[in-house]
Parts: sequence; C-alpha cells; structure tokens
Amino acid sequence: MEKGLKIFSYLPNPRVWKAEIAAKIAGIPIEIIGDKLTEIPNWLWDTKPKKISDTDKKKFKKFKRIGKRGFTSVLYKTDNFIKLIPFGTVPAAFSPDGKTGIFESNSILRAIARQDDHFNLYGKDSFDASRVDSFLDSGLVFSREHQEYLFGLKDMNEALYQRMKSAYEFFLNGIEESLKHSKFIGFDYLTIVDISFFCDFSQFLREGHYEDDLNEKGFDLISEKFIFDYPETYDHLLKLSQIEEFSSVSGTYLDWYKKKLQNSS
Ligand SMILES: N[C@@H](CCC(=O)N[C@@H](CS)C(=O)NCC(=O)O)C(=O)O
Repeated sequence: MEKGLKIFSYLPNPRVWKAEIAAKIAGIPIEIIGDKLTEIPNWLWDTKPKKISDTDKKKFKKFKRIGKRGFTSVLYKTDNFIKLIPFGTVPAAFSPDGKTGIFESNSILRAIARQDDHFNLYGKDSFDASRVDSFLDSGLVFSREHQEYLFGLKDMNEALYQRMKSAYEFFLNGIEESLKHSKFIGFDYLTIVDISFFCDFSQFLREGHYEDDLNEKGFDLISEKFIFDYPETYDHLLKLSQIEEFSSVSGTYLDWYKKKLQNSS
C-alpha cells in the first residue's frame, strides 16, 4: 500500500497542522493543497482540487452548493467530493489513489499515525491506542464548542459564552490532571494526543484577537487566567511549541500570544 495523504483546505488552518506535524515526525509524505480562506470559494473542491475562474464556475454550475458550517458563500464541491467527504468539510484528505476520503482533522491525523511504524504516535499497543482515542474524542467535543464560539466572537451572547466556558473548564481540568502524572498528555511519550491538543488549543486562543469585541459585550477572555488556572497545561503547550516539527508548521501563529504574555508579566 502506497504511503501518504493528500489534503485540501483553506490555509493556514491549525486543523491541517495536525497531520502535517505527525507526517514530519514520522516521515510520511503528504501533499497539502489550498489557499487563503477568502479564496476557497474560488476553488473546485475535489480529489484533484483546482482554482477556478468565473468561466469555469459557469461550467461547474451543477456543483454549486451553499456553505453549511463556517462558510456562507457559494462553494463548488464536486459530486465525487461529496461521495468521499459526505459532510462536505475541509480539511478533506484522500488516500494516494484518490479512492478513500478521510474527514475530521483528528481522523486525518490518525490516518498519518497509522502509517507510522517507529514513533508510537498512536500508542505502543492497542490499549494505549484506545486511550489515545479517548483523549481525541474529548478533544473533539472541546473543539466543536470552540468552533461555534469563534464563529460568534464578534457578537457574543451569554448562552454561547457560558457553553464555551464550561467546555473549556471541563476539558482543561482533564488535561491538567493527566499532566500531573505523565510527561505528555496521558502518556510518558509523545502521541497524536499532544499534536491534536496543541493545534486545537492554539486555534481556541484566537479568541484573544477579539478581546475588545468581548469586552464591549461585558465578557472577558475565557483563557484570561490560563497560566494560573492550568500551569501544567500552559508549560506543556510552550514545551510543544518549541519542538522543531511543531514550530516549523505553526510558524508565527502563536507569536502574538507569546507577546501578549510578555506584556502582561
Ligand atoms: N471538526 C471538523 C471541523 C471541520 C469543519 O467544520 N470545517 C468547516 C470550515 S471551519 C467546513 O469545511 N465547512 C464547509 C461548509 O461550510 O460547507 C474537523 O476537525 O475537521
């Protein structure tokens, strides 16, 4: 079986980093295709994605679909794309032969880890692998909440804010507890749990860019006291951000947050 994965998404996207970091660590070839968020409506969502012109758009009229989650504009998703990625989301990944569609960034991450024979990214045995899944499942609940929260940041309401706050506290309590007993989340070695956490949490921290909008509506940043409330988790996040495979993929994405911390200390 040929190793590798092709991924289509808007870029940069921390959900894509997950597979990218794992692929770097394990030396699995991946191809990432995409464009900035605002350009993605000008792409044909397909196993062979491509940028399309206004003339192409007329030709591909039959693939026109209105975005369902996050996107409100018209998107061009081929029937084959929907067959392979039935929820129609990005990141969307495909096996090297283009026949198998893989969706949900944690599952795209797993698809890389399953191709790794040396680094135990998916745990050392089947029980560890199931424990990895336990953390990834909890992580998905957190990231689904923060997705809705980030969509709503410009016009926050009490219900959305409180949902996010309780999801944040529940999830970070669990991560903090686990880090009291092991060097990495849940294990004494690095797994895809750490990779998934790093990417999802970095994305959640983007709430910081909307501090003024939140304050205007009478809310504080949910992560305002992150360092004090969850010190092990904070140290772990910073430790991960210094690993070459993480920093080379995440680039400058977290620099603003580090600067903010320096200014407030
Ligand atoms: N939990 C999913 C989230 C993926 C997702 O919701 N993607 C949105 C963009 S943020 C999407 O592709 N929406 C397509 C649409 O609006 O039709 C993951 O981790 O991959």
